[in-house]
Amino acid sequence: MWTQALYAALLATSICSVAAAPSPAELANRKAGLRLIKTSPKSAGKWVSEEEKITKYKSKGIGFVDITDITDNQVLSALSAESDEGSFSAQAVTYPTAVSRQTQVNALLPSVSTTNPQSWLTTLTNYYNRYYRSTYGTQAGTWLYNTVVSVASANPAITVTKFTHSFNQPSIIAKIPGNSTNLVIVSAHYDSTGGSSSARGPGADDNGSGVVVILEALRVLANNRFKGKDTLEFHFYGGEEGGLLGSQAVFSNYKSTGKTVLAVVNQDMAGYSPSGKISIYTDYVDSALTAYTRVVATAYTGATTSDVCGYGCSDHASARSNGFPAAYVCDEPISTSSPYIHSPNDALSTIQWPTVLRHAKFTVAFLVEASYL
Ligand SMILES: *[C@@H]1O[C@H](CO)[C@@H](O)[C@H](O)[C@H]1NC(C)=O
Ligand SMILES: CC(=O)N[C@H]1CO[C@H](CO)[C@@H](O)[C@@H]1O
Ligand SMILES: [Zn+2]
Repeated sequence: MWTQALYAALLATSICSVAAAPSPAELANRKAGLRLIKTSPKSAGKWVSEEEKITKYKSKGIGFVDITDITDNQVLSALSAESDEGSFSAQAVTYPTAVSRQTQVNALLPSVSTTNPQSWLTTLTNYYNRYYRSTYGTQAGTWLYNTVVSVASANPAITVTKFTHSFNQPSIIAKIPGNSTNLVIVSAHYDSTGGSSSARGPGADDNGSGVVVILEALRVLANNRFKGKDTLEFHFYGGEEGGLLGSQAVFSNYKSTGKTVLAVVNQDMAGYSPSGKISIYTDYVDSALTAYTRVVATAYTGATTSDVCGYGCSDHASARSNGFPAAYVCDEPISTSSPYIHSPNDALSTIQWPTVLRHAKFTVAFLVEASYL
């Protein structure tokens, strides 16, 4: 109730600003191709070039959301709320406090392996980079689409679609229909940068590892013709490094078309973990879904760690700001996480395969358990 009231108050505040016409300065910035980015709830936004987004923010570990094209005032209000300012979820979902599908999950887990992830990640990291505005980024998108189609073909019930964007890299969505159209979503982004638009950016851990983890989960569920009560979707976003562009467009579409989403679990970095434990982040997420995610991770992979990653840290922020419950799963707390990300050194050789296996097993377990929400 408290959160509903807060959301209503935020909406009321935002409505006052609806009518403001763009100022001449804003129009000039847009015309010059600059983009408006927000680096904190309180930031009104700053106009920067595409190159500055990467060189001055992303490569320095500063999270941001590109809000240039966001016109939905509810979303803008949510992006201006502090991490602890309640849930923005439009649906109240009651999540279980224990797992209940052990037999079904345990029958699937032995099929999870790193054989395919090793091959897929080799291909992904061999693109010079996967920068979302480069031809390499486009080529990586084409390869990924074809690979998702091939993996999904084990079950003809699965559909794979390209969600095209204003930039030259689509997001890719695979769907396993359930008995209900309610959605449970796992996600990762496939673009990468190496610190500038033209730098080598293998993006092995960041975040090729998240991509191969959810692709492996799709392979296992497709081969077993898994069908749950809820519909399962696997989202591979483009344009994350540009300020969560792909995921903003996808969740904006889901909001405007009235989709019911019970859970979004985003994984961004799933291949480097000195602690050997899945890390579940607790800021800018839905706390009830986060608690449930921890229940599932603990049941199937053992003890977990926690951390916070700050504003605009990854694509779960887009789900949350559009009113969907979102959680964020990472391979390690930040202080001990891969020192190589956002640089040319984020190489395949730094990937720890037991970590990838742990995340792939978690993903299969989560999807099976959550498909009965
Ligand atoms: C889906 O519906 C079919 C037909 O009614 C039923 O047999 C099956 O158990 C349902 N599956 C789930 C997971 O609810
Ligand atoms: C390059 C990139 O965007 N990487 C993201 C991978 O995940 C970490 C942790 O969420 C983010 O901080 C990075 O921005
Ligand atoms: Zn990332």
